[in-house]
Amino acid sequence: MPPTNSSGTTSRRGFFRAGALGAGAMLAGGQTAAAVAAQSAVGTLSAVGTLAAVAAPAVAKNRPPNFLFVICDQLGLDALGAHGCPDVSTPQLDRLIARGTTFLESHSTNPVCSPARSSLMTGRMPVETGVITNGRPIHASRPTIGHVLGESGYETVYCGKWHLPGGVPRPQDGFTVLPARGGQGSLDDVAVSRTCEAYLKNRGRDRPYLMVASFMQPHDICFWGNHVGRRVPEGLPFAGIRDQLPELPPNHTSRPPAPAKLDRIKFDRFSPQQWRYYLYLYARMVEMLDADVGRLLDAVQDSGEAENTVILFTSDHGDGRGRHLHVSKWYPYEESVKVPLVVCCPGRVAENHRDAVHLVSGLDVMSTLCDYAAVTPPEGVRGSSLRPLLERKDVAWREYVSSEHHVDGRMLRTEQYKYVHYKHDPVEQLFDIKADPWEMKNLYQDPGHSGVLEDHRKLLAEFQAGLQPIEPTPSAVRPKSPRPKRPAPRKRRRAAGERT
Ligand SMILES: [Ca+2]
Repeated sequence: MPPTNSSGTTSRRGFFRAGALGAGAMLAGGQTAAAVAAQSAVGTLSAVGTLAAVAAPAVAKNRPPNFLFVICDQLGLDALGAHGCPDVSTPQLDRLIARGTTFLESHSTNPVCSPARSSLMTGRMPVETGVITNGRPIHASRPTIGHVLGESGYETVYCGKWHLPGGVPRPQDGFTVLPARGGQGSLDDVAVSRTCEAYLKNRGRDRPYLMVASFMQPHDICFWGNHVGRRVPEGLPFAGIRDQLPELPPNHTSRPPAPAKLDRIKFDRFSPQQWRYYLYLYARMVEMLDADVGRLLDAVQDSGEAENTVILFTSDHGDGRGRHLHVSKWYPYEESVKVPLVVCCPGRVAENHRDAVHLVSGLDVMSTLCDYAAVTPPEGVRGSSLRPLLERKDVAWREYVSSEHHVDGRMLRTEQYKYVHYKHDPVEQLFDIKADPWEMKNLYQDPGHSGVLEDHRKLLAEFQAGLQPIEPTPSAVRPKSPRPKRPAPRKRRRAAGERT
């Protein structure tokens, strides 16, 4: 049992000792990390069908694998060519998907930067990391994947956007920072991919590595709305692309009844033509990301260690993309909360496999990497190892996933339904995702679904009751220093007849 601090939570230092012991005991006792992780899976477990297992490769059987963990920003699950988007060309990400397993029911734990990233780093819900909104650091008692693998002999390096908070991880966050800016994607992502490429070419080979490559794109789309304002389409640049603009989504103007905090968010400054420019530009930003990811895939291939390197690709959240009159993120709607999650490792992970059955989330990254590294996840980690799914083995899996929104909103997703509730708000949402994938018909007041609604209320209450919320740490972002006083402008003399 790992040592706990006075609040009963596992301390980072305590985990490091316990983790090393746990890993040793596990290896000696033959218990798999998957079995350990399965015990902490969220939700009620249910059986799944028999699957053809992937044989473990003969090569590198006794060597811990390397990990390349690629995070991007604001990429929706269905914004990739291989995931059916007709408006984008993503040959590199499509290549990754063809060589690995992609999860089509993958969810962000909280579709906004810092909270989602805190789950990716710790395997816990944002209320359990203290990162309930942007600008908060991960609570000091919650180990990151950098701590866990670093204490297990891995070289842990991080390059690009951090936002937990600040631009890059601090030494106490568990990573050595590879210097490259992580600002605007169109300018800085190439520095991230080049820096990571250089690391892969020049690193020492005596230790396995965990490298996080964190890109900004397609987040740059956030800046576009601010610049366009109410300009008429004819005034937009590149008039010649008009016949290439993507079609608007079928739920573009759909505004089903929603809790007040969600309902009041609406972006109505664009004309239909401007929305289509928005979608066009978003696709181009996804393509910029694609090129940088391709550089990393090539570098792993060239390293000669592709068969012993697990590549995991995901995003912190999606983007509104004109659905429900939304830009940006925060929402429990599919366009915001669904994110790609692709895992690839030739010989270890099923290739060209699309998993449209299992509900997964950013919680599962920590447990998955720990499983492949034969390391026990920290106590309290809420995710499950994806390894059995990646190797197409029989495994009991969770019945639902959950996400947090706007601090006091919660979403719960089961196989067929999505339920949304905001604290103290009488308006709930219930969507039949299978029958209504564009979320246009809210069933919460439909008498025929009252039993389903009640079941989902209970599941959400059950999930919430099992969490271990922690008091958020005050923001570590430096307060803005007061601006030096500027001298008052000289009064302009406008005497009659004076020219200025
Ligand atoms: Ca983000």
